[in-house]
Amino acid sequence: MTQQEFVNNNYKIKEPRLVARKFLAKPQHEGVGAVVRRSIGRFELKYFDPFLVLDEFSVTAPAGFPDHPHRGFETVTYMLQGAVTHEDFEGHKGTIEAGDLQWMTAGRGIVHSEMPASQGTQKGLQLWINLASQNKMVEPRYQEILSKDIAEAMKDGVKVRVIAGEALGTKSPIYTRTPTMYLDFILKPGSHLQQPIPKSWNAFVYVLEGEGIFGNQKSQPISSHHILLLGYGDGLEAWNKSSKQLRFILVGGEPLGEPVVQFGPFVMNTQEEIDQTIDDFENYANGFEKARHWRSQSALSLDY
Ligand code: FJE
Ligand code: FE
Repeated sequence: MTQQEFVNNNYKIKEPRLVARKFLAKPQHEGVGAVVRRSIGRFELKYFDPFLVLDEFSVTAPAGFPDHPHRGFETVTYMLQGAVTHEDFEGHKGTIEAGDLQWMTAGRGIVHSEMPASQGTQKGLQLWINLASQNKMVEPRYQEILSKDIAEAMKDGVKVRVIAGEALGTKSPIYTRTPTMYLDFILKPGSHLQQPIPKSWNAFVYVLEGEGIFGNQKSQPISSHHILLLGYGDGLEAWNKSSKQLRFILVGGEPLGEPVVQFGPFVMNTQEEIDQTIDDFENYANGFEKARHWRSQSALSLDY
């Protein structure tokens, strides 16, 4: 498909992508007292190039994700319920609430905390997107978008929030170093979606609410907490044949095709680079300088 056809709202899908693999994301413990449903990044699905982790998280104070580092990838946090406060070693601090988004390029290094900002249970999605070797050591960067500023479009019972990329003729302002699309769809009962996806990209669906039929109209309905890896084709077709609304995210990205060596929150291309990263972190060097004297306010007040 040409860029023009892709931008055009009227692109007709010729080769719908079918569901190649399906997993139910079961709850597991992460951080300190937090619960995540991990779909990508678990044992059976270590990596779905360029995606390293997809967590549907649930945190209630005092649980959270206290002071920890990242290098070599991006984290994308999309709030579904409640609010999370993040603080980093550069003094960057902010709270994202339901519907808000933080797109963080960790690049050469970030040390931060991500903690609940209010009472009750905070829920959201965190996606880790790998960076190409030439981008792994870029300066850290944040792109934060409030819910009211996320572009939305609606057509024939289909509503989309365009977090990254483009859908129904509406474009996101987010800059993605690794070419990525991230769309939050709500389908009313009886509605049908056709969404183009570049053929060479990897793409998946993660169901948040209701039941949907994906890929082939005759396939079985799929419910929340399931991830669907899509096979080859030029787009996604989905149907809501139930009596309740269906909500899911569709995420796609251009595969990097590079070797991945991961050690927890550090993701590089070689073991040598991982050894160097551990060395940098331990010696407060090459991007981790400010970690030497920093502790988050949340860590100080909770005495972690
Ligand atoms: C991390 C364990 C972790 N999923 N979802 C090890 F839990 C984390 C981590 C998160 C995280 C944070 C939020 Cl706000 C949401 C998450 C894992 O912080 F980075 C490592 N290395
Ligand atoms: Fe983090």
